Amino acid sequence: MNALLSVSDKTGIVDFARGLHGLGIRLLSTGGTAKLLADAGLPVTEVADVTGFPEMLDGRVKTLHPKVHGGLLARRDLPGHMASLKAHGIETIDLLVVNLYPFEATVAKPGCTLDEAIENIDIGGPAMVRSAAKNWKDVGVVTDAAQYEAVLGELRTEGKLSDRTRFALSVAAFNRISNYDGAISDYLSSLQFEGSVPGQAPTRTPFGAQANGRFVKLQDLRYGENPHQQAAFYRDLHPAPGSLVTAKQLQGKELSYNNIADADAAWECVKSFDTPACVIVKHANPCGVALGKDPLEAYSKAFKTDPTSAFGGIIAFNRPLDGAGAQAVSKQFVEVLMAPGFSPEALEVFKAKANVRLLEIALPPGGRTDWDNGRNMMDVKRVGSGLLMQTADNREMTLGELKVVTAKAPAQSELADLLFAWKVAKYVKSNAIVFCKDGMTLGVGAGQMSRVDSARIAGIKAANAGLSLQGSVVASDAFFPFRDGLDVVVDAGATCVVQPGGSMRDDEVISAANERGIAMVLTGVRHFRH
Ligand code: 93A
Repeated sequence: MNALLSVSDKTGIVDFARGLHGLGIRLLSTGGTAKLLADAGLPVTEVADVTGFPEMLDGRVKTLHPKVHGGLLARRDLPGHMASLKAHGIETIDLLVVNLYPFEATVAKPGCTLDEAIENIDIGGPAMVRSAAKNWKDVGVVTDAAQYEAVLGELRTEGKLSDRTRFALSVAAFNRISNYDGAISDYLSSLQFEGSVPGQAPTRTPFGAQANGRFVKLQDLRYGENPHQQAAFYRDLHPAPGSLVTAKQLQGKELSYNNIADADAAWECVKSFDTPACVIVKHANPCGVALGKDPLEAYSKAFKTDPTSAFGGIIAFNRPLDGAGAQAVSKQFVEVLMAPGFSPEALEVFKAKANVRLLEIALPPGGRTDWDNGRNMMDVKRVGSGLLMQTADNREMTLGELKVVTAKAPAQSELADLLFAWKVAKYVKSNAIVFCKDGMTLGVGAGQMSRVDSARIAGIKAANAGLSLQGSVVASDAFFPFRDGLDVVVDAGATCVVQPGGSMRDDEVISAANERGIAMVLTGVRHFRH
């Protein structure tokens, strides 16, 4: 039996090759891989000695030869194929181990030039992988170091790979090639060739010609948004650190489609705060958000916003959850609980509640870029047989950017709440109206078709929860088209409003704010979320 090994990422290859050699399998290999194996004391035949051709053109042509592809592609069940091999002195290759030039990692590096990217497009590797994967009935194809152990294990116990294993390896191989080609296609078609300077990183748009190759399946889900829908969960090829897909489930039932969607909303919102915070999400909207000196205080305040809706909610913390916080949360029915960590006491509390899904998820490292802050770069939405893509809404606001437009300016004590309310409103479905005070939401109006209705609902919800809106601040995710919405929030007790501005009737709305004696600030930024 012949195995051909040709890998860029050489992690684990020596041990794997040693295992193959121990089973009497002959090792064939390309330059760098062959050297590594030979240095480890393994007998290895260079592919160049098999083909009778040296590796040439700086390695661009190494394995592109009938002696390689004939050995991979020949059907062992067809006498004609086997006769051809014999006639041309070609031996079968029964196991192929390849991982490709690191194209994705290369273009992900800041400053990568077009030439570097091009040199990292693997040609011979994918060609061999395709040959082997097409001929899966006779050839095993290994494209990921994570497969080494299982493949070696089966070869040791069974003496050969089963049909099922070879087929699974073939599927994985075609998936890998598809992702690889998708990444190349995306990268190349995102370049703005005009205006690019040779030798320098080319100008790029975030949008390539294809959206495939961006996503890798994580798991199939029991069902989709509804039980009659099928669903699966995919992650970005290169997920941002601290994003939902990096979470580790510590206990509880399998995550459902809706759990994942809501957990993402809760996590994105909670990690936008620097100080300890808690976010409770129901049906994709925050129904309670609060800051506190610790998770317990943040949770207690967030829960007070809307105890009715919090039932069966998704709860996220941006600080490790301790025993006291866990005790408090455990008193309510919670579907998913997320935090950057859980103390042993907190884990103990939930041992008795085996159904609660605990997700441990590291906060992003933080830094200058959206990526460092764990923010996805791209939003995707399916429309009919199409796809809408946009850069993610990662715009943050500082106090200095707020423009006071009323005679009355916000009181010093209202400034922190203004920013807090504005942050929360970004995560509430439009039309969003959010009443806040003292680092806590008091009433959230979400997803209405008119802004005035969202304002009314936010007030009703605060009243239902027994919360006073006197002296509260209000955030509106988009401008007030008329003064009616403003009148509703002022009637309810708000003394300060933050909104983007930009309406045809800004003058009317600002006059109304002056007439009612409240402060209004404009952000100049809108946060629609549909
Ligand atoms: O430059 S290539 O596209 N031309 C080839 O003929 C070829 N054959 C294998 N790249 C080729 N490979 C790749 O070389 C493999 O996919 C693997 O990533 C790498 C291993 O090279 P080495 O063993 O010299 O480190």
